Amino acid sequence: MARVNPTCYRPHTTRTGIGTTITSRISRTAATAILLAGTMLGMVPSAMAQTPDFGDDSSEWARDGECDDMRFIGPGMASVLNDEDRGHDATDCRVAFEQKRVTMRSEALQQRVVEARRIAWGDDEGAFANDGECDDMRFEGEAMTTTVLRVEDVQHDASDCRNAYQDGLIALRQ
Ligand SMILES: [Ca+2]
Ligand SMILES: [Ca+2]
Repeated sequence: MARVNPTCYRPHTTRTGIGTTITSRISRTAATAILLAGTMLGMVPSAMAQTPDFGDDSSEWARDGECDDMRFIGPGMASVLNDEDRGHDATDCRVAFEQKRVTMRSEALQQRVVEARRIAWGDDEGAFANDGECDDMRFEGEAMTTTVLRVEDVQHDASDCRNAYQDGLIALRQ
């Protein structure tokens, strides 16, 4: 029997107030100088203030076309994220950020990435793997499939469920 999934899972996008923090720490004169410099370079001051520190390209996953830095979130992200790649996938994340395929992840959702490593996700061998919905009955939440959950899909929908968990869209059932 074919399953029809009427809803599409979309990752949350979040923004943090980096610009506010930066401008509150420097004097008005310095801020004006930076804004003038930005204008001379043809940059929009508000966009400049929101640009994160991308770090360097020392991750083993640097320059593979996916952002592996867990400080970001969005469709341009790799599905498996590791703490040690934080700040070390600059080129991929900068490109994805500029293309608006990633934004900054909130502190709470960064914690979700850390917690996700303690869960046995299994593999993507299930019949409903990689369809954008979590089909593992150990979880509950808005990114779960709306169709019947099956025992045989437990630990066989790893990418869908891990992504949803890291984005705060599902949680383990109590
Ligand atoms: Ca990468
Ligand atoms: Ca799935």
